[in-house]
Amino acid sequence: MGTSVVEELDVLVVGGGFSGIYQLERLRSLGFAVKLYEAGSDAGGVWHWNQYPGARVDTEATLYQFSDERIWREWNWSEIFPGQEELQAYFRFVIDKLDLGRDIRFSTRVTAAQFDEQFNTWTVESRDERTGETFQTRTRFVLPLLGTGSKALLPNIPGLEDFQGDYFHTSRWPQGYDMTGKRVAVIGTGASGVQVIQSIAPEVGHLTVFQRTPATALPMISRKLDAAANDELRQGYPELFKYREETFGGLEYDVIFTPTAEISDEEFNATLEELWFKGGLQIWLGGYADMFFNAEVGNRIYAFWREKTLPRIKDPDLAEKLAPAVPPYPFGTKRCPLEYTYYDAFNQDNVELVDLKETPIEKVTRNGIVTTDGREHEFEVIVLATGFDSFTGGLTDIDVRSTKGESFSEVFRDGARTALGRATAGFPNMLYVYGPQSPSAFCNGPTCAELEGDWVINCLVHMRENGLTRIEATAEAEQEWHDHLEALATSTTFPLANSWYMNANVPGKKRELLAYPGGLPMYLEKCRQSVENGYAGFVLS
Ligand code: N01
Repeated sequence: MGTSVVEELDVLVVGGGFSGIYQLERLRSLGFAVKLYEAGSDAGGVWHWNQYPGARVDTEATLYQFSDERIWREWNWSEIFPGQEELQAYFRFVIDKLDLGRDIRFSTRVTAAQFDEQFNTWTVESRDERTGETFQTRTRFVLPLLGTGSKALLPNIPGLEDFQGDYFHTSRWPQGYDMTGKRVAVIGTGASGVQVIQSIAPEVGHLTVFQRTPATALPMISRKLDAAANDELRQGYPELFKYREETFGGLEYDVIFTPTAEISDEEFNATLEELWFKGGLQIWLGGYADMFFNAEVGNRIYAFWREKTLPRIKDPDLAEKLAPAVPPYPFGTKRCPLEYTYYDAFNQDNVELVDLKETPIEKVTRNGIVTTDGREHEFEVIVLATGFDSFTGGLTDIDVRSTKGESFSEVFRDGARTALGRATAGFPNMLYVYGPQSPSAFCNGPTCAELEGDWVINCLVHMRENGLTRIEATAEAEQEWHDHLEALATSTTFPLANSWYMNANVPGKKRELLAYPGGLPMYLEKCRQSVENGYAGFVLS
C-alpha cells in the first residue's frame, strides 16, 4: 500500500445496492463522515451488473423497495415485478431525491484493506476502474455490503478462453449486445438462465441450453400498475413494512405453519392451486413450511408442480428432461426461478436442450462446445448463466488482512465464521449486512438491508455516544453461531440438494448452509438479544 490517503472517514460503505444506499443515507443523516464506493459505473448493485435480457426482480415491488416515505410517496412502479431498467431507474431516483450522489464514488473498486491496531482504523486501498489509479482511504469502520451475487462464478471448462466467438457471464452482459439470428449456447438453468433463455429464444437463430440440473420454475404472473393502482398500494405500505418483520422471508406473505400431516390431500392441493395462481415465489416462501423439513412434502409439491408443467412441453423426451418423474431434489431446496415462457420456448424448432447428466461438456473449442458423446455444437455466442461464488466470494476477492495477517480465504478455509452474520473475529470495525450466516438468500433484499442494517447503525451510534472505537466479534460467539446454524440446517432438507445455498456450486468450497434458515423473526430476535445483553458476542472497547 504505497499510495497517499485521500479520504478520512468514520465509515466507508462498500457496495451500492440496497444495503449500501440505506447505510449511506442513515449514517450521513446521523452526522457520520461516510462515503460509498461502488465498483460499477452506475447505481443499483446487482441491478447495475445484471443487464442480461429479461432480468426482472422476482419478489413483488410492494416490498422490493425502501420503506422511506420520501421515496415511496413519489415513486410509481409500472408493474408488480419490474425489470432491470426500471430498478436501476429507481436507484437513480433514490440517489437524486436524497442527494446521495455527492457521497458516492462509482467505478471505484476496493482492492485491499489493513487494520491499524494503534488507531483502530482501517486503511483501504481502492482503484478507479476508469483510470486505473489507486488511492487510500482511512476510516474507522468498513461495511463491505457486497450481497450474495457480486462474484461471478465462471465454469472451469477446458478451452473456454480459446473460443473464437463471444462469451460472457450473465452478470457481465455487454450493454445492448444483439443476439438476433445468432447461434447461441446458454450454460445454466438457474434464475438467471431461465430469464435469459425465455427472452432470447424468439430472436436468436439457434439456441442450445446446457442443463445440469432441471429448474423448478414457477409462473411469475406480473400485473401492470397504473397511477391509481400505485395510489392504492401506497395506502397499504406502512402496514406492509411493519408486517414484513414477522414473516420468514421478509415478504408480504408468510410460510404456512399448519402441519401437512393434519390436513387432507384435497386441502393440500387446493392451497397449492391457490398459491400457484397468485404467482411469484408464493408456493415456496408462502407455502407449507413442512417442505423445508420433510423431503416427502417437498416431493408432493414437486408432483403438483410437474403436473402443471408437463402439458407445456410437447416432446415427451424433452418433458422428462425438464421435469423428470423422479424429483432431482426435494422441492424448495433449490431456488425456484420465475418464468413466463421458459417451458414453451423448448417447443420452438430453434431451441435444443443438452442434458449434461447424459452428455457432460468435455471441452470448448474455437467453434463451440464438445460433449462426451463426441458431438461438437457450434456457436457464435456462449452465455455463462453459471451463478456466483455467493456469500463469501465478494469478501475473499478483496485482499483484506486480519489482525493476525490472514486473508478471508485463509480464515474461511474450513467454512465461513461470523457472529450473528455480522462480523468475523480478527476483523475489527468491519460489519456486514446481508452477509454470510445472515438470512440473506432467504430474505427479501430491501427488508434485510433495513432491518439488519438498523443493528449496525444503532451500534455505531452507541459506540460514538460511549466513546468506543473498536468492535470485534469473539471466537466463542462465532462457534456458537456456527453450531446454531448447523443445528438448524441439519433439521432441514437443504443439505439434500447441491445448491448455491449449500456452497455446492463452487468446487473446493466447504459444503455448508450460509443463509440463516431459522427465518427473519428468529434472526431479529437473536440480534435484539445481543444488544440487550450489551452487544453479546462482540467486544467493544
Ligand atoms: O445462478 P444459480 P443464477 N457446468 O447458481 C449451472 C438470484 N437471482 O445466476 O443446478 C454446467 O442459481 C447450475 O447447475 P446446477 C437468485 O437468488 C435473482 O441463475 O448447479 N452447468 C445452475 O443451473 C438466484 O438463486 C433473480 O447443477 C453449471 C446454473 O448454472 C441467484 O441469484 C434473477 C456449471 C447456476 O444457477 C443465482 O442465480 C437471477 C457448470 N460448470 C438471479 N456451473 C431475480 O430476482 C453452474 N452451472 C429475478
